[in-house]
Amino acid sequence: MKKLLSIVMAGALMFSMTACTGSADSATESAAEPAVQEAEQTAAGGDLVVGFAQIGQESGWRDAETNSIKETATELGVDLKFSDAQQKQENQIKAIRTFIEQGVDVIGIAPVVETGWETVFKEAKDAGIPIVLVDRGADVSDDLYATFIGSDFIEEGKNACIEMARLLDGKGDVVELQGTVGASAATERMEGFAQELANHPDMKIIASQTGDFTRAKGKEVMESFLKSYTDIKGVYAHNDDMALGAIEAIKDAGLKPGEDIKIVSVDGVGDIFQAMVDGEANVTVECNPLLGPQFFDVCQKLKDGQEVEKWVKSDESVYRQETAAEDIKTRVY
Ligand code: GZL
Repeated sequence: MKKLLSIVMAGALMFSMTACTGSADSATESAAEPAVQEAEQTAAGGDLVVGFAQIGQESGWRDAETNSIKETATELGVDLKFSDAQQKQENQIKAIRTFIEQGVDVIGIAPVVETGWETVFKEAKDAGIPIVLVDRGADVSDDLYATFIGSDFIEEGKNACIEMARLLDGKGDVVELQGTVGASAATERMEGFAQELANHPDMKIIASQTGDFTRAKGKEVMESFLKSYTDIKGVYAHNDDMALGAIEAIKDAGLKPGEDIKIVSVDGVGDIFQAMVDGEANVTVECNPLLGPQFFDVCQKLKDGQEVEKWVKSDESVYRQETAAEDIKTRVY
């Protein structure tokens, strides 16, 4: 009997991976026979109702993460309720309250900043709805969230500094484009770079300012740096989008990005690989945005009452200009 059930479950899973249609926000029921539909619901998370409070659309990385979450929800037949906060914390807080009213099974959130979540996370806890932090941390006690799915930003910052020291032969003035003020990805990438910088006494950060993780602001801040400093040797950007803005500013100033000024950033989006192929950027430290599968795996485990680890850590690499022409063929975001 068990063997028969596992065959049905396997078939249902295959069927559900192909049969579910409709947008993630209103995954339609498959037209499967009741028996298979029953098995499919259990195997593929079809009975899962999840709310996700996304930050916004500030970067190519963010869009890739949103696509991963929506596409995975559709494949699994999860009823996904998705909100875009346009980078405003108050909108994320409103979204969480709406999800609580809707009685979702799990709430996922990419907190735009680390602070200000205790009250609304406590409301979710009192309603018996677990919170999953995705790609950014929140400064709350451990009992207010189930797990953090995301990268080691300190490690990313350290790797960026190691690469910058290699490119500058350990000496020269560097400017830093910070991400959103108060975001864990920004504070920890800054911290990681600074920790490693202590090993390179002849290299220093002469200016550091937020570009809010966007291309436009990254360009604006780099323009001001170029007006203030004449001997910038490197740019460390907390994400690729700000680095791409800085590249535009450097070219507008008549200098060669990737040569006169070395460019090191974080994320690994497609456009930075193209910039490296064009010789205009030097290194990107990968930060994986394709978190949909891990996110819904954790959501199903939480719904089923299973234990989940407190940090589901992303595996990541460092990519350099020298191999970008080959690497770009393998990139999916
Ligand atoms: C990292 C994520 C950051 C990206 C940026 O996990 O929070 O936010 O590095 C994005 O591109 O805006």
